[in-house]
Amino acid sequence: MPLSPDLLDQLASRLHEAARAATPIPQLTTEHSGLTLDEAYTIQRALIGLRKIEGFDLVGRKMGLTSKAKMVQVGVHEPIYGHLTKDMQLLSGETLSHARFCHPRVEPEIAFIMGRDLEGPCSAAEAMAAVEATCCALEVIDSRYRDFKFELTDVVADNASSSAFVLSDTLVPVGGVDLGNRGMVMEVNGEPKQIGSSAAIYEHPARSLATLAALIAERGEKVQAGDVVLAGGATAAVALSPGDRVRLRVDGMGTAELRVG
Ligand code: OOG
Ligand code: MG
Repeated sequence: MPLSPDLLDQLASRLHEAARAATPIPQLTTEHSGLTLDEAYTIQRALIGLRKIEGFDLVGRKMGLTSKAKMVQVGVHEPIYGHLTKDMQLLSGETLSHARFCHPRVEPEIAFIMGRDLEGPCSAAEAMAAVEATCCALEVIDSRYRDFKFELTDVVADNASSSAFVLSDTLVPVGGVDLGNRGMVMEVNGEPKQIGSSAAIYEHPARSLATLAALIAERGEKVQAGDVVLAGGATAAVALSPGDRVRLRVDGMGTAELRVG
């Protein structure tokens, strides 16, 4: 049985409150085992609507579960997307307050800054033609579900666990580096914790961008000029503790840094 629009709004409010209170909740699918992917994306949009009411504008979107390592870590084997709002963006080197999150984790990513609108479906080459610049990024994810456990539709409803992100100060113009195989080292407190390659992100981060365009085209939406797009974690995510200093270095693309307070 399809869930009513009112119920989808209520579920969005439940997730919104869980994020505000930094208190995890049971999975939505425990109560609503038949929740569909389409309904989950409707909840996600309602949740973003609630954030917008609080003054947090949209600054872009992110892809998630685009690498094997990420899929294995959370046991969900399908790429998904989420929305990024302004309050989620930190400057490189800034401090994130651990207390504002349920159980935050950090992961190494590649980001795109869009120069033009991009409408899917499109090829990876067409997607790259709409990009103005690329950079490396740290994404902080924080599931609003207990024990960081969820099904596909749960995590989609929860805006793909989006909670914060940091772009590197260095922006690389398109064509400046080959994005297909950049070494990525994520250090926590000076120790390499994850080592990977941008090749792990859907074989090439541009494919991830093209997939985002195709997925949102199903709802008549497009990637907008000026948007930030995160292509997805290249490695498994690492749990954050207060006091941690995180640094991502990507071959030819500079560094992104984050502190946890
Ligand atoms: C879902 C979000 C996945 C990524 O980069 O793969 C994601 C999660 O792992 O909680 O952001
Ligand atoms: Mg991510």
